[in-house]
Amino acid sequence: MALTKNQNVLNWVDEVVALTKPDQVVWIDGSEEQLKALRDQALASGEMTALNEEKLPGCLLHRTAVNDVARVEHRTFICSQDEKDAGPTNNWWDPKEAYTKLGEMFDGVMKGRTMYVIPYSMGPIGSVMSKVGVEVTDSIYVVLNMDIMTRMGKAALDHLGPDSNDFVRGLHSKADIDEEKRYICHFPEDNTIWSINSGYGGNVLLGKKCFALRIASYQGKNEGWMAEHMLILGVENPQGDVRYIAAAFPSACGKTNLAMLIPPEVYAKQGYKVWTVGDDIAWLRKGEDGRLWAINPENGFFGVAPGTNEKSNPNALASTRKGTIFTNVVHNLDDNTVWWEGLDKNPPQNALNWKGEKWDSSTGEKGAHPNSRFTAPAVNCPCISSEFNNPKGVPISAIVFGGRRAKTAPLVYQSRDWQHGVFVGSIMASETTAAATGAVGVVRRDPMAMLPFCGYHMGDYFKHWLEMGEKLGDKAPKIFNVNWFRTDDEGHFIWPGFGDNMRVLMWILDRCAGKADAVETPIGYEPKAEDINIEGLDLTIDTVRDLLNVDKSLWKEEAKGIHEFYGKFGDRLPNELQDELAALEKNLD
Ligand code: SAT
Ligand code: MN
Repeated sequence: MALTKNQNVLNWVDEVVALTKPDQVVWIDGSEEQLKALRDQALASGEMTALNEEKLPGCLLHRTAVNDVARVEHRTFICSQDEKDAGPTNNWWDPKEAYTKLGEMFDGVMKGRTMYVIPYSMGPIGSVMSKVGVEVTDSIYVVLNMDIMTRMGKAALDHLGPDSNDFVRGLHSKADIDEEKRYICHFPEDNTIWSINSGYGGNVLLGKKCFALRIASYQGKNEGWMAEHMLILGVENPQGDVRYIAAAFPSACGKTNLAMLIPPEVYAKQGYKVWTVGDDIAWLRKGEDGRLWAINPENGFFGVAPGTNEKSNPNALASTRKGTIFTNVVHNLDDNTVWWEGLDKNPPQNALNWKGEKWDSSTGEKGAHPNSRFTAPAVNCPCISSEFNNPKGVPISAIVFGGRRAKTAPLVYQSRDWQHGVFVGSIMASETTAAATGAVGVVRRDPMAMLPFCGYHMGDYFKHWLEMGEKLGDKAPKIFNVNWFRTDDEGHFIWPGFGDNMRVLMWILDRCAGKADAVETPIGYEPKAEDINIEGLDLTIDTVRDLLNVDKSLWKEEAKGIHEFYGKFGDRLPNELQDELAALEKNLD
């Protein structure tokens, strides 16, 4: 039974039913009863395995096909009418051609299968910042994951209302999981996503990167708000005031760890606390008071399992102890639990690896896939913010960019103003180090950590950032850049990282409150070394000075790299950013 009278939704569902020809259509209402029946069905078919009810209540294990274990950027397309609107950093496909080609593949693809119609809300139900999507899929795995990652079911359709056409249409079929025919296509001008031949997370949970970043970034540009690849955290001081930070990092820079940071002793004993609002995506909008407000559009965490442990991120681990779906981890057959590299030092002896094969850890072969995941409900997180479901969101004091740089970027610096901050975000980059050969790291530019996720021309995206700054005026958050990954001459990290990153966040928040000094450098404002609290650390103030050092010759090289990168964007690169680059070069002379 359809769950809505909204004719726009009904017509679209009719269309995709006519195209894919499922045996039956099931509308997902979000009721526990319906979900239980689906879980039972997935257990009976072997699609999922139920885990130890005592140790991991309500948890399930799933294995994807071995050819289907990660997002596929080379098969991900932005299908805008005009090729130029996708920009130089996206794969473009003519929408007519894409609809035709994929239409042939979708034709009759659900014969013999059930189509699930999943209405969902990205963001708290009832928030003006939230948006509705409808995903149709032939995968129960998708339904059960969407239940964790979004607010799913009838409430989402009620939020949409009887007449609105403002919902994102997501069509997904596993088809044959054929990687040669795998396509993840976005039609930003039609609010539409078509995904076929994958059954893995980010390719098929269409609310996440596909909607909440690629489509939403395009919507945000047109509607005057922003969809960003950012965590959101709150720092509570001993008086109970909470200030919020939104931070963008490329993958493998510890975003989930920072979002769930455990304050070091020096702050914990004074009563400071850190609260998680989100670990991956932020939607940001100017509020009635003129400040920038943020919501996390998601309702759960789709986190990388390997490396997550009691020390690195106890809050993430705690989040996975109930109602969680594990994908591509090790199955411990002795007690019917899960394991992954870096969980502890005791790999199970009687176990199956992520492919479902008998696994012997002593061979040195990895048991869990490096991109294996947990899908965990946000409510499980011990440090989830009390504002997590607040429809107003939270006010953002600081925006933080960061990357993995061995030498160039200092521990922290602040942009001179919003425009300079946009420049700082646009030149974000991470290095890979070839440790074995000692070769210099390869720099991968990843502006605002949005390179794989910006649904339109990145030059226009920079322009939109500049316009948001104008709109916010002097109420705009301050913009910073951090680098936890500076190394010494032996290649060891100098800064301790993890919870101690709070020491840097505290300087950032003090700057926002007008309470901390700064010194001007060629790249922006830096703390005085003595203003980074190192109490309780095995680190001298001279080391902090080193961490803050700006090596002009390295930055001159950097400027060359930026020129080259900016060249890609042609005349869609805003002049303001060229000016900022020229200013940087002048400061370095
Ligand atoms: O697979 S997802 O895109 O959801 C997660 C990621 O790759 O960052
Ligand atoms: Mn991400």
